[in-house]
Amino acid sequence: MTDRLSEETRGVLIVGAGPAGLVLGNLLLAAGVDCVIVERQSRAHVEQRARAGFLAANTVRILTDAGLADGLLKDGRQHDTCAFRTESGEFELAYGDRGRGEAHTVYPQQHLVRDLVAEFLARGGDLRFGTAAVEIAGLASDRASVTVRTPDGGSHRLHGAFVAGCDGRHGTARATVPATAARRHVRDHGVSWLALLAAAPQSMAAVAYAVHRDGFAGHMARTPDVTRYYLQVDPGDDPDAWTDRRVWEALDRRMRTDVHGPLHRGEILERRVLAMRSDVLDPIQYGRLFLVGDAASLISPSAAKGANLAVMEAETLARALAARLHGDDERLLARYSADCLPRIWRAQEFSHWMIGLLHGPTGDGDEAAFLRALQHARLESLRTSRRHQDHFADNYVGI
Ligand code: RFL
Repeated sequence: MTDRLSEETRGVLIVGAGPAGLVLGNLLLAAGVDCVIVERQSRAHVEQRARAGFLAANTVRILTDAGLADGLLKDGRQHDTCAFRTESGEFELAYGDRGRGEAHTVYPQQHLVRDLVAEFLARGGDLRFGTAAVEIAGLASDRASVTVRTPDGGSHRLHGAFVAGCDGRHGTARATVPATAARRHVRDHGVSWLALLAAAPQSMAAVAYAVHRDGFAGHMARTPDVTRYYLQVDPGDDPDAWTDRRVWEALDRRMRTDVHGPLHRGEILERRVLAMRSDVLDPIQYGRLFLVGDAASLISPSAAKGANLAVMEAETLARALAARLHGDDERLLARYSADCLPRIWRAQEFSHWMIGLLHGPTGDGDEAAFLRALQHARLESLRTSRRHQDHFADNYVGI
């Protein structure tokens, strides 16, 4: 039996309800632009998916201006210091006092997503969970379409003036852009992290980056009861091979807890291996399809930029779509990609630099010793040079 295809016409078709799609949807609703969001997963799934936590000042400004920041202003915590631990000791960098003097707001991504979903629905938005985009077509016409698989297993086709591809790195939107229409800039940084969430309060006030011969280790606050830890592991490592005991031993050794004091331990709620990869599409628009967030560019989590780029792009696209649909002004939309890509590359450059700062070579050969000496010199520059600290601060919190 073949499915009967139902059809419907809407304004902007948004694929994906992560930070990118939800910020875009809320901004379009506020601008009076008709839109619909389709999301493959359930509401419970997206509201529990723990990922980012460090929101840049620009992100907080965009969300505050749009009336979307009540939760993060109430429960988010200001964060303005990071610490580097090396063989020679620990130094703290109070980045909130350097450069432009901006701080992060620590607020878990799943809480932000929960707030954005609630706000979108409260404002009368149309958000369909359990609804996966399977085909995006008609991008050269003024009647683009997204065909979706509905929760009951049926097929439905949405038509609209524009499609916003906010469906992440493995989504349908990115796969729709033909290889001949955009250049993909891909880099595997050759480094993997075991990303951990522990049911334990943070062990120190600062984000801590530990540079160790065994590999990098990181400590980042999330909520009063949950802390994110990272451990550099061999690419392709099985996360389950990292037992609780092995994890805490490695964290203790690399964070040098014998010198700096113990870590609060707790149940490990999540462990997954992340390969540090970058993947930037250029341009990030194709006909009537506009890519936003991870669908447009994947960035390593080394400098916590991904969700912040997603929000910046969503704001840029919302303004461009409103100008086009309300005022028939095509200019902002035509240069959406050109406006976003320099900021995407700035973030990529800083994240790439952070990867070099945090990961030294293993082994004892001449080349490894040379590269470790360079890494040490880089950290020393950051410890001692106020100019370097200003530059770091602007890039670390800026987007
Ligand atoms: P998302 O969040 O992946 O959302 C995409 C949504 O699209 C849905 N989807 C579909 N829906 C309909 N049809 C389809 N065919 C679909 N295919 C997919 C998915 O179910 C999903 O709901 O992308 P978005 O919105 O672009 O947001 C990007 C951010 O999630 C990402 O960049 C950050 O999480 C990266 N990141 C961090 N970013 C920061 O700014 N600060 C941080 O501190 C930070 N820490 C992190 C991170 C990412 C991590 N992981 C897991 C990769 C820490 C980690 C561990």
